[in-house]
Amino acid sequence: SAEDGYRLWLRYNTIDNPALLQQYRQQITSISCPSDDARLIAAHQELQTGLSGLLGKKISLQTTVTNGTILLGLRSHLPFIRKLVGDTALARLGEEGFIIRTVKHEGKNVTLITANKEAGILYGAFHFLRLLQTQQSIQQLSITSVPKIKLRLLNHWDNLNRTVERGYAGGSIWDWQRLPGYIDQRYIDYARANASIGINGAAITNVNANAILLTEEWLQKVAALANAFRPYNIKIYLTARFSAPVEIGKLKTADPLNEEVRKWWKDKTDEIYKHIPDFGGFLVKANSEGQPGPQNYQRTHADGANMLADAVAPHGGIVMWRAFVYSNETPEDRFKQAYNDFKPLDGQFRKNVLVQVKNGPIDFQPREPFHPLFGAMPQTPLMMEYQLTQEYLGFATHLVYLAPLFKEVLDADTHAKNNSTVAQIVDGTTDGHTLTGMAGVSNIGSDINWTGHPFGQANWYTLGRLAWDNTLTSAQIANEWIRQTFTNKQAFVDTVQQLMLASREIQVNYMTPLGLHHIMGYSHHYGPAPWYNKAPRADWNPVYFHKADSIGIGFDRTAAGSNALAQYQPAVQQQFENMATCPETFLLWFHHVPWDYRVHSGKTLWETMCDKYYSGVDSVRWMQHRWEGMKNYIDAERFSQIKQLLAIQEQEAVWWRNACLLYFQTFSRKPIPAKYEKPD
Ligand code: GCW
Repeated sequence: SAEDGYRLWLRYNTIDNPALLQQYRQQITSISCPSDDARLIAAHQELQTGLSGLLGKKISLQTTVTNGTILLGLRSHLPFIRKLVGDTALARLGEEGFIIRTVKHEGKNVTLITANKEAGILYGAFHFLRLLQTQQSIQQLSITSVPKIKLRLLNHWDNLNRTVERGYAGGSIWDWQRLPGYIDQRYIDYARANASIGINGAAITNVNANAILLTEEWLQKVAALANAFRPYNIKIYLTARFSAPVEIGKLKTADPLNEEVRKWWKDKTDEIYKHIPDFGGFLVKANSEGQPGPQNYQRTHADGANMLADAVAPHGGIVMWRAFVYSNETPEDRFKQAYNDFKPLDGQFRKNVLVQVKNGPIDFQPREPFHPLFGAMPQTPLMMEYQLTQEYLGFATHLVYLAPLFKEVLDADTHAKNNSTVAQIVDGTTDGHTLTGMAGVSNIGSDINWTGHPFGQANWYTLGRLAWDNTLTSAQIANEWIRQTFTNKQAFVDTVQQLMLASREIQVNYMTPLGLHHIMGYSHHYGPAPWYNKAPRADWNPVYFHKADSIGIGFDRTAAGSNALAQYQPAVQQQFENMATCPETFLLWFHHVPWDYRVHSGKTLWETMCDKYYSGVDSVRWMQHRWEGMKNYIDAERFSQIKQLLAIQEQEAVWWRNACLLYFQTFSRKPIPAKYEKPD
């Protein structure tokens, strides 16, 4: 039923393994929680619902401790914890870490979930539930878990009229018209889902949103959402339109160094905190794609960010200032522009500013090299921005598991210093930052199953898990998501995990193999349009990015070309600068390669490109075939949804293959290898 999709990975169906079920039933008899803090209430309520479902019997809250009690509490509630764990170990858990331990307490066998602060217990409760959902042993538990990254956010691109920019799963879930009076159950379920994977913040409005959001009437609505999220340890952040002082403040300027403007933002911020005492701060898109910003007044991004940072600082707030900028005026390779704008500003930002950088230099393509700003601004915390919504990856129609894409970027070595992978830059290890962040542009909408494609849920899930622990592998995350979302049956888990792990490379093959990028349909970004050249600006045209001609294809970003490569450390430049040694996956990102150039395999570029496109289509058929075999493992509704979507994906992979090869063939003037059937 529709419920199957709605419940995400928090299904809590009764354990279908009788022996394990019996064991769990013995090990878990009740819950005890000596506090009525809102977050602890959320924790024990979730445990009650979850455990009662999983164990198929009512597990209730009790004041007495018996064998099998799940005991929640801080050292202030339960003095024995201090002796058991020790103050230093507790302090090391910080604001959100937790400990789960099997202990003897008052002569009884109990499972203790404790932390330094309440939020940690909430996360510990969800972790404990996950152990059961994935059918792990809960005997002799001794788990310590602390998040690697402090700000773990969703960025919603939700407009105030409930459309969602680049949203493919229905409208916005924020029902502004009925807020603040009406709290939809969906808000609570949204918060539960986020808390279960450690997401602790949401910027709920589009980075392009109207300034009216910051007026009193709207702030009341936002405050109601903040109240609903608070028990789940989720803070609200708002997008701040830079020109708001002019648009809603009636000032003549939004110049960040103007005293009136600074006062306006300070007063506005104080007003926000009156409504939302734990307001997180601002997310800003400035001087990007036509949005206003400090450069309109000949000021820098640092001037703009610092003005807002000063306004939120007294309240403990932060500013996330986006580095996604490229100007209308400069003819410079778009790849290079963010670095050129931001790198010189390193050291000029206030302590409570993070610069939020997209994973790659262009724009959320199926594959991009890591953004050259990572490793280039040691004095500035750089926050990672990923895109969960599949703007360039087949919307909510194509099955693409994004963890391998995210991990590929995290694992990349910037060579800025020792220990400077992108993961280590972002989690603060490299430069000793404690203010750290990772955001995912949300793929959530009003569709019953939240994300449109049932597998879109996995990408939301991944963002939370990776932000908590960037050492988790794509396979681990897929494995636990599948078990919770569908079933623990091994044949299903193995097959679907394999399919998920392959899905990203499959998509790269039928869309943008060998380092092609941004050749999607103009403006909407769906489907192939490598021929398109009519956009109002050059760097929105696919032809700008692939540069196919009679000689070859690809964007020369070496010293002979745009020299974007110079923005990376020498060791990274070395990986890419030579056509002969550049990994095939990034070849056309950095080189204009002749059609009959022989790649590593000894085949020509043209033949290799044909191979990739054909294998991409074949692999989608392989996914369809594997999925067909999963029919008897899960509910009919989700089985059929995914089957139908895969059929569309297959048709569109063919569309991509034929459109790209036939178009590029007009330049290569070479035949499609005879081993392939005629384009269908
Ligand atoms: O990916 C591009 C999108 C725009 C988006 C912009 C951004 C919110 O096409 O729709 O605007 O990036 O990240 O600011």
